[in-house]
Amino acid sequence: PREIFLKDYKMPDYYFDTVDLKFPLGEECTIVSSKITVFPRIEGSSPPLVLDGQDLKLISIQLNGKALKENDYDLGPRRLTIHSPPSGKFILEIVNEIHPQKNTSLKGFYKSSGNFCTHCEAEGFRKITFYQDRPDIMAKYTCHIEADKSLYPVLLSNGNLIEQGDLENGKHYAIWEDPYKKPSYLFALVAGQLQSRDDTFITCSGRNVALRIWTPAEDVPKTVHAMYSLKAAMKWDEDVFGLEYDLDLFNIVAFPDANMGAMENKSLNIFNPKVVLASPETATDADYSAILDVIGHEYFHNWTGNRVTCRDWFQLSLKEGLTVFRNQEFSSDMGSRTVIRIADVSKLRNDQFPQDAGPMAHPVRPHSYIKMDNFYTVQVYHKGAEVVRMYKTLLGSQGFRKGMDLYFKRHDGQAVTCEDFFAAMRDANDVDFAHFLLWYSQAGTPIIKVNSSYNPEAHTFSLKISQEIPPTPGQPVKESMFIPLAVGLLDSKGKDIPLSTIYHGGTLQSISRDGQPVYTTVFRFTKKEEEFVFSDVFERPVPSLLRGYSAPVRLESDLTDSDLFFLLANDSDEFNRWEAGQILARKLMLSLVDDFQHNKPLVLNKKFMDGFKSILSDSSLDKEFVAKAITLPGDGEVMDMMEVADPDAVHAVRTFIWKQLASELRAEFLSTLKDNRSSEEYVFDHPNMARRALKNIALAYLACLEDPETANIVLHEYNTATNMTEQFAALAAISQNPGKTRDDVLADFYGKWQHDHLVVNKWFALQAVSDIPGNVENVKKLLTHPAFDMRSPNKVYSLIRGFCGSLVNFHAKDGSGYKFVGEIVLQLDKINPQVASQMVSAFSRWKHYDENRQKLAKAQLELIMSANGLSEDVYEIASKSLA
Ligand code: B3K
Ligand code: ZN
Repeated sequence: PREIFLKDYKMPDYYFDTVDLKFPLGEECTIVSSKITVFPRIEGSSPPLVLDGQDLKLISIQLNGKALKENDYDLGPRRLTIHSPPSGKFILEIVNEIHPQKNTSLKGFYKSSGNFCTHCEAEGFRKITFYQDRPDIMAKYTCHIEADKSLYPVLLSNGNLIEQGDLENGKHYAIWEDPYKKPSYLFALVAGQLQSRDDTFITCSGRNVALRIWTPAEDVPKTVHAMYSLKAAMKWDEDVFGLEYDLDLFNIVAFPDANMGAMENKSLNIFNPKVVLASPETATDADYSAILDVIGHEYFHNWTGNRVTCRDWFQLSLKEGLTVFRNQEFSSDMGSRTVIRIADVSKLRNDQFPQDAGPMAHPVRPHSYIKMDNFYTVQVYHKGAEVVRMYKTLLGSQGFRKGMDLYFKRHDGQAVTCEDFFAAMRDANDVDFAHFLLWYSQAGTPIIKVNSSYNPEAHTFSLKISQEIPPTPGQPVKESMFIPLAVGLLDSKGKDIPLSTIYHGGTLQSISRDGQPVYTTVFRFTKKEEEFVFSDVFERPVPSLLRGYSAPVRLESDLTDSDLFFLLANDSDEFNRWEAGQILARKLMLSLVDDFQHNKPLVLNKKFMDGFKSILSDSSLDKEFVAKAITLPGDGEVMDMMEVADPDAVHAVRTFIWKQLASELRAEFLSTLKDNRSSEEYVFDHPNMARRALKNIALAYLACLEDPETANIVLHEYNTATNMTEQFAALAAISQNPGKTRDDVLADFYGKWQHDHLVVNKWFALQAVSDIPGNVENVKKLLTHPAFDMRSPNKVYSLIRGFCGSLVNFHAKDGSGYKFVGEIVLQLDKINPQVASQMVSAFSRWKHYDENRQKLAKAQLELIMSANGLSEDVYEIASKSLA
């Protein structure tokens, strides 16, 4: 397989101006015709024209109306080279054949559940027709679709519908025209039996936009929340960024089989139904929130991604990091900012940190790839979003907005780079922080150490800060990074101390602005070691460090446990209150893991229990915040902090703490449960979600006690729940404990919901991730369940990826979990390489485990590598993991 490098980027020799596509949809195959106006980048030059093409059968090529002969071009497995095109502007016409019916990769053009659909990002348009399939080729498209009218009554593509009508033999056609230039990855076509929910949005300049959400007829009632989310996103982008929608029609299609969550094709977003369809009876609060988030994300791409796109795929974070940041802000404005921040930071710690510490570590802007699809990662998306957030932290809201405005003013209609984004931020604010660009090129999570000291005579409080970035593959030595560190100081009553001045680098700087007190200041920490000294501090303060999680780093400080309890109780930065509790919980878990490994009895620290209890009974706190604060750090996060990951110990310790807390705080959990029941109808808003979140976590704690009284209560909750959020939480609570009740309730749940794919997927996932001993056998059995289908990515994600998340069973000491997943990877690779490569990623941190597990996991990776006809997707992950 060929590796592609950022440093080898070259501008294209040719640009495309217009692209006219024709798709007569057939039952056996589809004959695609394309007509492209081409012009050379350098006037007068006519180098060979190289087009990408994969799995295509070429039928004919014409240049300016003249058919090419065989020796005028060269056709390879991945490329079509036209030796000497005419000089100047010319017309290229190509006809080729494709087989959407046989395409199980769900990439390019495919048919599933009776409907046709495309997915082109990244590098998938080349599976439809021959093209310069790279994002810096932006052209205006028309798309002419012809199909049987009764089988495919709905024909959709990008832009505006300019013509439609009936044809002979029961056929009909539609012609779509997209007035905006776009890269090929944003092309889309959908044809099939669909119905829509219709609505309108009036933009800030008074234009009427028709909104349509398309699904199979029976699902239309479940699109109310998606439509609400879309309109909220359109309004928010106008209010917050001044960005208005630019066409008169916006379509969303929920398509059952898709590799991804969603795809932002220009004016024709295609979604996994999981993030479109919801009703109170079938979707949980988490689903409702995800729909808001993802609908927002794809809509926001219209400006950050579509109007301004990426020059090449290495720049992916330019659109993804920025758009994740935008949907995070949107969700924060629509719900609770602190709770969203907590969820985003947990995602970093559980998923992004571990990847950035393993063999697949790569910078936000990768240097090379074999298969671009392998780089839609937490580094590009979530660390990328943190990089965008740091601009905002450094420049302030207004400065950030000025930068965004300049970015659009300069680059609308262009394909650009991360440097262009940086330059817009810099120039709009007239600041100098070139050093910041390292965030795009250097992988690994910086470790920041902070030591504080107070001088009671001089009234100064000093923070000595150092940074270190661990080596990652290909980057053994790192440079110091530009880290924005937001800091506040608390006095002994727990109040914020007004900050006036600091000494830094030999100069005294004022913090207060316009005589207004400032309680949080942002240090620009850029060297290996630096000291920041606050003056006019009249008592020893407790510092609140990295407020709001102002940089994606691992922070180690000399804060004592009592400082942390103090912050947990008092910090005005709510995120840092939660964080203080998490630091305590991480310390506790790691020390208990150590005890477990040394066969010492496990004892739960009394102070921790009291802290927990006071949070649980503090009625002044937001309920969802409380639910988050009494949730222990995730397995991924705890294992990531260990020298040698020990899944058994982490599992044992988590179970121990969980049971201890449940039995000590039984009465509190019971009253929390009682106080947070509601007989009212399901409402998706923060107060109601917060109430349900708190109730559900209390239920989970109580269920682990396994006594008859709590068992009855939990069963009662399951039987009386009127929405999926509460029903599923009760089911999950019950299924912690093996036994007849668990089996009965799981069977009952399936019986109730077998007609609903999305609910059945939850049922698969719940069983797959279970830590019940020997669960690999149950999961194997579920593979043959009539509702399971290896060709459906959602099912695979539920059952197989779910299983990989089980500490006890995926990492089973006898290797049964690894063997099971290894076999599945090879089966899946023949069907859908992109899905298979996501599954093989479960092995990538194998070196982080004990020797026995290393041997077992390595054997599976080697077996995978030795398979015949392995896809590039799986090859890349498996080979890099073994390296
Ligand atoms: N841009 C798409 C991702 C496509 C993934 C291709 N393997 C969805 C999104 O991030 O909005
Ligand atoms: Zn995106």
